[in-house]
Amino acid sequence: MTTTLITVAPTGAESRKSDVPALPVTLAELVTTARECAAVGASVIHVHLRDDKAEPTLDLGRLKEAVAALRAETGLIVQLSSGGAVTDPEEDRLRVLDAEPDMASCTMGTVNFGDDVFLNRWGFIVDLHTRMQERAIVPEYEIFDLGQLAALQRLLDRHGLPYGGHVHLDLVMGVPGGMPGTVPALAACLQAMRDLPEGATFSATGIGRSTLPVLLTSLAAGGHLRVGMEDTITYAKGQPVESNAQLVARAAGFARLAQRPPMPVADARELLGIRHG
Ligand code: KMH
Ligand code: ZN
Repeated sequence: MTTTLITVAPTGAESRKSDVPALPVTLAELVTTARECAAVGASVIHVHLRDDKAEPTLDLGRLKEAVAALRAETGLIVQLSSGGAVTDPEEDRLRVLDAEPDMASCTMGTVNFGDDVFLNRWGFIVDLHTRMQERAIVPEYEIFDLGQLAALQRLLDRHGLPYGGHVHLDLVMGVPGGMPGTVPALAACLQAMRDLPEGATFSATGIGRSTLPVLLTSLAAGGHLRVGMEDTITYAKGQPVESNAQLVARAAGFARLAQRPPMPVADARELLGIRHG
């Protein structure tokens, strides 16, 4: 039986703690969330940190502390965000790799991001990709729009496969400014992914109300899942998300119904080519 890799993105850089009280913003809250999500089927955690005022931060000391705590308290694969917040400078985003996570995100192009711009120059993408190769960090390529799949193909052609040799990407759908979270958009991505190296895998996440359509479409298409309060803060109409574990449990339930239960962490490490020890 095939299984479903579930990534949880518990915090993000966009929601305010004052607006979303259930958002995990302290290290203790992050570790508790991580444990709860692991217990109900997550195998990867995509991490954004907050400072003492619950504002987004890429402080290296905090990142190192979080990687160590998540490794000590959970078996989850730790993926740090190199995207940060739209205001973060490139050098801070590159420095994230110094925290030596198992994985880091690598966004494949610039995209309008609500009223802001999420800037990802080609030269910056190449730097991230090659530094991850050198440091044995597995990238998750974040795809916000169809053309970014062609950019990924170009990156791999020119600069080689990522560390571990396996290509894994995440379709981030429904960002205002990016591709919509719809069946036709995901189908267009599937078509474009046929040009990627044999065995490449994808997960998908739908922002806001596109969460469920994207989740169901990804499962139907043989894809994996990302869920979490970075992407969704409403569980159903008028019902705020209570916890990240609530979203992971729902995703795991759908995955079981689809006869593709959650992937054990050991299998996820093997699939993604995470370094040992
Ligand atoms: N917060 C967004 C601007 C990533 O984590 O790599 C970028 C983002 C993608 O969330
Ligand atoms: Zn993120």
